[in-house]
Amino acid sequence: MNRTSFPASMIAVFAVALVAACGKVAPPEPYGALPTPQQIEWQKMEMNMFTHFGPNTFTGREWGLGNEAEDIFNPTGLDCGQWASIAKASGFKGIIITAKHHDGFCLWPNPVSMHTVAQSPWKDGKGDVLKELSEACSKEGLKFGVYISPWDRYDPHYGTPEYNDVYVKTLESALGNYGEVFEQWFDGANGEGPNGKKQVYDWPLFHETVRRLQPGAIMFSDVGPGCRWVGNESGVAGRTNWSTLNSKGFTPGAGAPPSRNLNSGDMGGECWHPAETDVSIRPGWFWRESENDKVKSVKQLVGIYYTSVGRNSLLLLNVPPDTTGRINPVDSVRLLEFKGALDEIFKENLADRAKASATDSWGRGYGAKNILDGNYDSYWAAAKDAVSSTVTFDLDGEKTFNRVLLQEYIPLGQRVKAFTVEAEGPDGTWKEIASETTIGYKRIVLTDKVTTGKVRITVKESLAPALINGFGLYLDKITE
Ligand code: FUL
Repeated sequence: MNRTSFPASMIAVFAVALVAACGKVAPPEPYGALPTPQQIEWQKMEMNMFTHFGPNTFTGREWGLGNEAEDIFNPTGLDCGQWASIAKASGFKGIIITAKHHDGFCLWPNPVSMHTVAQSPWKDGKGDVLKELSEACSKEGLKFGVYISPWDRYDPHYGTPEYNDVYVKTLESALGNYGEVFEQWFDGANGEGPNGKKQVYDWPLFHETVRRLQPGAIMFSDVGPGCRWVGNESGVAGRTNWSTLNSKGFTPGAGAPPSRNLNSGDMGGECWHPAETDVSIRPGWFWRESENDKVKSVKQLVGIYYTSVGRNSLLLLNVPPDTTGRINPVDSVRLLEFKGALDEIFKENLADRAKASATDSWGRGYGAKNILDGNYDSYWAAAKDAVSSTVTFDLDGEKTFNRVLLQEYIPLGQRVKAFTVEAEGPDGTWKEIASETTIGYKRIVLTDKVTTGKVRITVKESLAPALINGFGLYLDKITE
């Protein structure tokens, strides 16, 4: 092709690209500890389903003793396809299963254990729950994760250095044979008591094993390295919630940081360990007939959504299958109602057509209009030396709302330390409707019902120039 034959349209495209490239200033520098690309993708999942299933489903215990006969595990109609389709329809992006709980029973034929599905009567010992679930997840486009309890009440090696090798082989078997695993759950519980067995876990070896077999997997524990426990099992992340934590010198379990720190993270902490909020739809983690009438209400579940996803955390909601091996209708109906409620609340962003303007910005390409463009990677950046910056949203008419959603562009670090939300009154004066601390990946602020034509956000304190990439106003008529 000679120069004269180069299409004029292509030249125009290059010219526009050149001007755009020259006009945009260099992006803000990253600040502090940063998420990996996998942690960012994980955070965007927002809601995953947890399934506690195993001998406890049949005995009614929360913590099995480890001496349960394998005969006890015999679901009459196990249907992982049902779990996956319910999870999908309810808005979950992945499922994490208790492949091995504290009783040591393995839901797959683990070659280093004699306490598994292979020794059970289920499918004449030829069944494999991990195989069925991983296949059901991939069919539904869901991610698949495993909980493999380090504490083991069955394995005779527990309390000796040999147990670490057994545990590594167990990880290898569960992580190496079922396709991609997005999350490995290292539970921190240990009920041995002061006179019980003491296991010195080889954490570096465990981590290296997971990385070798599943390089993209997020590792959960009290102290990461992929994500951290939120410090309680009631579904409540800290109102202040940093994704950063000073975790060096701590270990999962007894050596973990205080729950207070796990709940709120540490401002400017050295590691990126975002919080995961695990909570059960029932009082217990395992299914029990006696709790069929104690499944959380839609209002409770929406409340949990606000205190987890709405507080810069992932929600891991446990929905335990019953003795048939299916999710009980009480739970599945409730889940679908929960999804219906979220759809109803978030169906319309009342700020969608707003015009955004800011007191300052980082420069060309980082203006306030980026906040509402629906593109995750474009954001408003405050000016380099801004002390306090305000973004005003002109709503294109009066709107009534009671939920304010904000998102910080976390790939460059979590920054905002304090912010306010104000609404313009009929006389043109501004009234503060919320004063909060952190934002992080997603923050949903609950306010009284407000009717106004203009809303403004002021970043009062930030560790580095604030970067905001999402804003929404919603009317929740369900939990108001
Ligand atoms: C805890 C365990 O002891 C519970 O049984 C449950 O698995 C919960 C998610 O984690 O530490």
